[in-house]
Amino acid sequence: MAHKKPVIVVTRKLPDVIETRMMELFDTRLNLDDHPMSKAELIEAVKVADVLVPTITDRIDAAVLSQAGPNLKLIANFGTGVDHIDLASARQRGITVTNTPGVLTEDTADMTMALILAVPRRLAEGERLMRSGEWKGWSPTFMMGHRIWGKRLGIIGMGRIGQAVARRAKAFGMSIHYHNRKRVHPDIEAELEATFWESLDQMLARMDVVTIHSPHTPATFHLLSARRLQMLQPHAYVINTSRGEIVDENALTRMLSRGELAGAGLDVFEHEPAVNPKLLGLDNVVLLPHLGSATLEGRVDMGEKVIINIKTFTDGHNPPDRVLASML
Ligand code: 8YV
Repeated sequence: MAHKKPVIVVTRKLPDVIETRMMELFDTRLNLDDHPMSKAELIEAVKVADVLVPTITDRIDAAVLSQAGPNLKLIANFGTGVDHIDLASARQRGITVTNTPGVLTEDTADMTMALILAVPRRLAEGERLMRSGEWKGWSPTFMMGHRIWGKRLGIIGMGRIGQAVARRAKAFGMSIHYHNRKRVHPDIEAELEATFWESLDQMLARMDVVTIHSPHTPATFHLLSARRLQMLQPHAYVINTSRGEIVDENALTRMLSRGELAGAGLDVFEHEPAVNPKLLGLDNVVLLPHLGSATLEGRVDMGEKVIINIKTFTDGHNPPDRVLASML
């Protein structure tokens, strides 16, 4: 007799090849119109699923998990960050959580580098001017930005993505500085010619550009607080492609509008999809709608990782990308 296939509930639309493969392998319930699921729908999902495949747009909190049916044993997150999942509640209920690390490193680092270039060189501002039809022509002092070559980049969080950003930035002539819970291997420091700062505060005060690559955890919430933002030099730029919650968005906006910081490149926001309306009115910021890992190749790789995690788990093995609370 054929084994019953596990019931997989996928909360958002995934690339076609991934959905097709999931339909072949599992008893898969798809979200055909891709609407963000309401709390009631998420509760219904955890009641019926053996495996839930959520994304960042689903808040899998203790209240949702308290309604989980007895069959829910795995949350195979589509994405690396798991700050939308209450890991402690999941663990208490014996639910394993997996994510998709590694496959979005290069895409996210590319987008970070794009912002590091775009903000000081005023790319978005120039583009807006062209579209407005108001460009009056070239002049020697027109729309001058600032040079990237020779500037100091301070990387907060020197994991995979932080290091991939460092490699790119080094090729653009930036000097690499970083703050991390742990110092990285000396070989990596040597390759990147990177300077380690044990004190984040001391590093911030000396950087030209600061970029964030830490996970969002209780320890990193508002890591760039109003107090720390004040330590930055007024010519400094802030780049964030990790999680909006790591920066005090109101304090950042206030400082940008007063000219106390030179600019910001933001791909993530504290209350996504809401954006502080004052940010929208500022010329010295480049705002993106959480596009860091949004490539077709990346999304397919993420989906494949989700499938491998589900398949190994439902076959009775340890899934490769298990998230342990101690890893955060
Ligand atoms: C994903 C991300 O698109 O993987 C992450 O942590 O931030 C994004 O790049 C999103 O989380 C998918 O759920």
